[in-house]
Amino acid sequence: MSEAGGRGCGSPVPQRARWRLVAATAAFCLVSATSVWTAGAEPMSREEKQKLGNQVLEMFDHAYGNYMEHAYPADELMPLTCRGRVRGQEPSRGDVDDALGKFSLTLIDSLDTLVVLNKTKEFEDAVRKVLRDVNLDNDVVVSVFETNIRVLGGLLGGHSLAIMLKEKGEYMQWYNDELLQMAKQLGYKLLPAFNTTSGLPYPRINLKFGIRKPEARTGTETDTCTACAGTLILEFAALSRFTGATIFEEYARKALDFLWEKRQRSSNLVGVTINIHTGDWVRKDSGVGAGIDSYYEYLLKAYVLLGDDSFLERFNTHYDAIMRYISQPPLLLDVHIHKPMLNARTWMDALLAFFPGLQVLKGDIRPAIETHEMLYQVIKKHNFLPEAFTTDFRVHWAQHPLRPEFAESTYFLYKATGDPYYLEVGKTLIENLNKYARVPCGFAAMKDVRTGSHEDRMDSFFLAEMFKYLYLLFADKEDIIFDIEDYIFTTEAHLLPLWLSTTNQSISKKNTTSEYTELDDSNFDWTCPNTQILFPNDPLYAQSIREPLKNVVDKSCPRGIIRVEESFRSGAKPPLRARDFMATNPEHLEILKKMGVSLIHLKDGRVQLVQHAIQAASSIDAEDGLRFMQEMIELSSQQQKEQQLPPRAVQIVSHPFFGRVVLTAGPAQFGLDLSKHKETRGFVASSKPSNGCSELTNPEAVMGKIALIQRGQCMFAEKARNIQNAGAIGGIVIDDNEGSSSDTAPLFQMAGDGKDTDDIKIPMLFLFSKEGSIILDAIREYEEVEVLLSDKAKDRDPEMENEEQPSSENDSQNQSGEQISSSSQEVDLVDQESSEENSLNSHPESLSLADMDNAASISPSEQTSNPTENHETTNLNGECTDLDNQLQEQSETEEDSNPNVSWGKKVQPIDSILADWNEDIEAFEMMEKDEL
Ligand code: DMJ
Repeated sequence: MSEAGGRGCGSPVPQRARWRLVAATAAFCLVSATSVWTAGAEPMSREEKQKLGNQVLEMFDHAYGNYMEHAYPADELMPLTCRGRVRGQEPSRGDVDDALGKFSLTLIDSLDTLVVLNKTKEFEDAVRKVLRDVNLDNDVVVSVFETNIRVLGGLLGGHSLAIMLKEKGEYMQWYNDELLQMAKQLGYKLLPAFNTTSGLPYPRINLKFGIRKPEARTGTETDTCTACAGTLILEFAALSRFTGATIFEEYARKALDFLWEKRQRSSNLVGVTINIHTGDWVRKDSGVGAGIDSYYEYLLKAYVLLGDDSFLERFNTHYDAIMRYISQPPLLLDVHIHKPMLNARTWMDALLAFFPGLQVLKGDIRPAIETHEMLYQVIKKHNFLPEAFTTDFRVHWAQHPLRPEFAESTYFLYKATGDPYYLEVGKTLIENLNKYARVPCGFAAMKDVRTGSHEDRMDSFFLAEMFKYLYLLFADKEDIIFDIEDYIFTTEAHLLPLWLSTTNQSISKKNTTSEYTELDDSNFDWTCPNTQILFPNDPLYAQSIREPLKNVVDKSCPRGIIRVEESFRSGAKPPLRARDFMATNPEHLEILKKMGVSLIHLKDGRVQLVQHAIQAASSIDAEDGLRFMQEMIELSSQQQKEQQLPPRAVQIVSHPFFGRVVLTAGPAQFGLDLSKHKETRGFVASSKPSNGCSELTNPEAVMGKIALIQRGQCMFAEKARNIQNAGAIGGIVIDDNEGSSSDTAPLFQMAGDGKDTDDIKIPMLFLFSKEGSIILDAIREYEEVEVLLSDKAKDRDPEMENEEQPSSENDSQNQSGEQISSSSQEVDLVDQESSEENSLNSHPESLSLADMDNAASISPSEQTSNPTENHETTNLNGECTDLDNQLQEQSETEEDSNPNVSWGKKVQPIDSILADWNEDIEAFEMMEKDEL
C-alpha cells in the first residue's frame, strides 16, 4: 500500500471516518500504482519504464532548451520560426494572447516541472532568472484566469518546491521566499478585478493600471466564463496561507459562493458564461469541457487541500447532475441547464479529457475508464485529440495545441488501477509527439490533425503539464526526489503542499455566503479511491470495462448509444430522434403531430417543419418536439459539413525538407480524389502561361511533373485540363492575392465549371499565396523540388533522405503507378467573373431555419433518407459499419501492399533523427520563416 493509503485511504475504517481523517490531514487520496497487474495488458519492465522516462526527459530538454535559447525572456517559443513570441510584435491571435503578459510565461510555468524531472540545478538557475528578469508591472492586458493558473500558480509551485529543497539541505540554500514575494505582488495586482457587486472577477486586467484607470484599456466587459471565475481558490488560498494575508482566499471563496448560489436550482448545473454584474447566465449550455472544466475540478480539490466540507458538498451536488445529464458513457455531452435532457451539442471538446482524471480523484473509476478509452481511440485515429470531435468521432475542429489533459487522465488512471495498459497509452503519446509535433526548434502545435500541418506555437502548458504527467507516469517513487503525494496538482499541474490545510485556517469561514450544514454520509462514498477497495482481487477490472468499448470509435454506432442512453433514462419508448426521422413513415408523422410539429410542403418541393409548442399533446411532448427541432437544425449543419471536402496536404519531400514542410491545401471537386487514392508525388514545374488558361507553351517542362499555376483569369477546371494536356501528373493552383494564408483565410474547394469534369484525371490542390511562395522560393533556391500531394502528411522516412533523387525527366508516372493519359478535350470558358471557387461554407442549405418559431425545412432528397446514411449503414444484426472507416481501412490495406509507400513504417531512434535534422536545420528554418 502506498504512503497515502497508509495515511488514511487504505486503513480499514468506515469511509466517512476515513474522509474525516483525510480532511483533517488533507492527505491527497490517490494511491500509488505500486502493484503491477499480472493479467490483461503485459506488465512493463522497469528497464522499459526507465527508457520511456528518459525519453520524456530528452523531449523536455528539447522543448525547454529551445525556449531558453531562442525565446527567453519572451513569453513563449515560436518553434517553427525559432524565436520568441512577444505580444504586440506578432499578429494578434485574439483571446489566446491574453495569457501573455511579457513576464517570461514559459519559464515561470516550467519551474516546478524542473524539480519533478529531477533537474534541480536547472531549477536553481531558473529561479534566479525569474528573480532577476521578470517584471510583473507591464502595461499589458492579461486574462485573470490564465495569469492565476499559470503565473501565480507557477510562482507558488516554484516556491513550494524551493522551500522543500532548502529544507533538504543541498540546493536553494540562499532562497528567502523571493518567489512568494513575487506571487504576493502579483496577487495584489489581480485583486482589482474582483471589484464587482457580485464578487465575480472581471475576465481581464491591466497589470500596470488595473481595471478602472483610463489607461487600463479594460473593465468594460460584462461576462466571464464559469471556469474563469471559479478557478482561483487553490492558488489564492495557498497565497493567503503561505503569507498570512487573508484577503486572497476570501475573494476566491466569495466568487465560488456566488457561482454556487447561481447554479440552476432544478438541474444543479451551471452555464458556460455568466454576467459578472447581474449574475445572469449568458450562455446556458453546460458541460465539463471548455468554459466550465476547472470550476468543478477546484471544488473537489479545494476540499482536498483545505479540508472544507462545503466544497465537497457542492462538488457532489454538481457531480450527481453531471452524471445524470451530461455523462452518456463513454460520451460527455453538453446540455441546457434549464432543460438538461436536451443535448446542446453533437460534439465534444478536447478540454473535457481532464474529466476522467477528476473522476479518479472522486473515486468513480468505471466512467473514467470508459471515457478515457473512447478518447484514446479518437487519438489513435487522428494521432492527437482534435480540439473538437463529433459524437460519431469525426473531426469538428481540427487543431491541437499539444494539450495535456489526456496525459493527465492517463496518469491518474494508472495511479488508481496500476494497469500497465496506461503505460502503453503513455508510450503512444510520446511516440506521436516525436513523430508528428517535434520540429528542430521544439514541439509545434498541430494546425490540422488530419493533414499533419503545424502552427508556430508551443504553449507554456505543454511544459508545465505534459512533461510532468508523462514523466510521473513512468517514474517509480525513487525516481523523484520528493514525495509527490504530499502535494496536490492545480489545474496547470503546479504543486501545492497539502500541509497548507492546517496553516492559517482562521480565514476559511470569513465572509462566505453559504451556510455550513453537517453533511450526510453519502457525501463520503467513493470519494477516496483505493484500489484495494475498488477492485478487490480483480486485476482485470479496468480491462473488463474497456473491453466492450474496444471498437467504439472505429465501429461508431451513435444511434445505438443514444438508444441505450434513452431507455436507460426513462425505461419507456424513446422519443423520435431527428436522425431517425423519415417523412414517409406514418408512425413518425403521428409522433410529429403529438410533438406539435407540422409538415408544410413548399412550392419548390422542399418540406418545412414548424413547431408550435402549444399544439403539442403534453408539455413532455412539447419538450421532445423542441429537442427534435434542435436536432434537425444540428443535423442540417452537420450535413453541410459532411458535404465539404476536408483539407489536403502538400508536403515538400526533397532535400533539404524531407517531408518536414507540410502546407495546408484546398481540395478540388474534380480530378483524382486524394482521399480515395494513393498520394501523387512528383517534381514541380511552373507552367507557361503562369495562369494556365491556354495551351501550355512549355509542355516539355511540365511533362511528368506537378504543374504550378497561378489563380485567376479562367476556371480552375480549365487550368487543370491545360496542364493535363501538357502531360502534368498533378497541379497546384497558387492564390494571386498577395499575403493570403490558410492561417487567416478559410480554405475552400475548387469547383468545377458546371459541366462534366470526368475527363480530368489528375489531382489538383489549391494553396494560398503564403504557402505557395514557400514552394516558389524553394524552386529558386534548390531548382529541383519534389512534393507529395495527399490527404494527410506522411511520416518522414529517413531512407528517403539518403535516397538518390529520381530523375524528374523520367518520372512520368504518378505514385500509384497510373499512367496519366493526356486529354485533348477543349472546354469553353464559363462565366469567368462568376467566382471560380465554391466556398466551403456556401453549399446550398438543405435544411434551414425558416422563421423565429423553431422552423426548419428539409429538401425532397432527404425526405425519405436517414441523414446519417452517408456515413453509416446498419446491417440486419444491428451492427454498425462506418463507410469512412471502410474507406480508410481499404486505403490502409492499399498502402500496406504498396512498396512505394514506405513512410511511417519504420522506427528511427531519436538521436539519429536529431543528427539528420541538424544537417539541414539552417535551410529548414529559413523556409519555415517564410511560411509564417
Ligand atoms: C491548461 O492551461 C489548464 O489545464 C487549464 O485548466 C485548461 N487547459 C489548459 C491546457 O489545455
